[in-house]
Amino acid sequence: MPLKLYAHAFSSYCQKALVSLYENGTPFEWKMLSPEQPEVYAEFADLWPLRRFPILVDGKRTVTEASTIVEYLDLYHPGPAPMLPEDRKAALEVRAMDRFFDNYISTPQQRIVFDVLRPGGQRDPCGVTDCRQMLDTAYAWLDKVMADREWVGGGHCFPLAYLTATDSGECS
Ligand SMILES: N[C@@H](CCC(=O)N[C@@H](CS)C(=O)NCC(=O)O)C(=O)O
Repeated sequence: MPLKLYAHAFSSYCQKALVSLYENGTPFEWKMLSPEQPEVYAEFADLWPLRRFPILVDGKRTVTEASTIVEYLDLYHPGPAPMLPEDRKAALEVRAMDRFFDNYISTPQQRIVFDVLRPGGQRDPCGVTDCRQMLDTAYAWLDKVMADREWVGGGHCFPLAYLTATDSGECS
């Protein structure tokens, strides 16, 4: 039974899982979440009541959370491209950067976007200001960290720290 990924094309969290699948040429069925396919969304909502995508389905197992999906693929469906360094100390650094991007870049960015999508009168200007401040602080910190690194994960590209693209945008 092929792996199934419930994902939306414009979601950065889904891109993270997709990078892991594509980097290793892992076969999978993309269950596209879109308004045109409400039945796919219903399956997804049944599998994961918290309704945050992506999720991966491997036989009877449902794997949630993009970072866990990346590590799950590395463990159960490994390929030529490792998702994490074998060295546990180096792996810790990659995991720390993964948490940084999720918590301090993706989360505030997502809140700002959702705020724009809300009907007028239900917006949260204070929350948006806080998120913008967090993004400014996070990017200022990241600029310093990246001053002497080519990849976020250090000397090599590890897809778990997924926003690691250089100009070429490719892992080498
Ligand atoms: N903690 C989750 C977050 C995933 C997430 O927030 N996904 C967004 C799409 S980028 C989502 O499901 N949005 C739907 C919603 O908020 O209703 C993860 O790391 O996978």
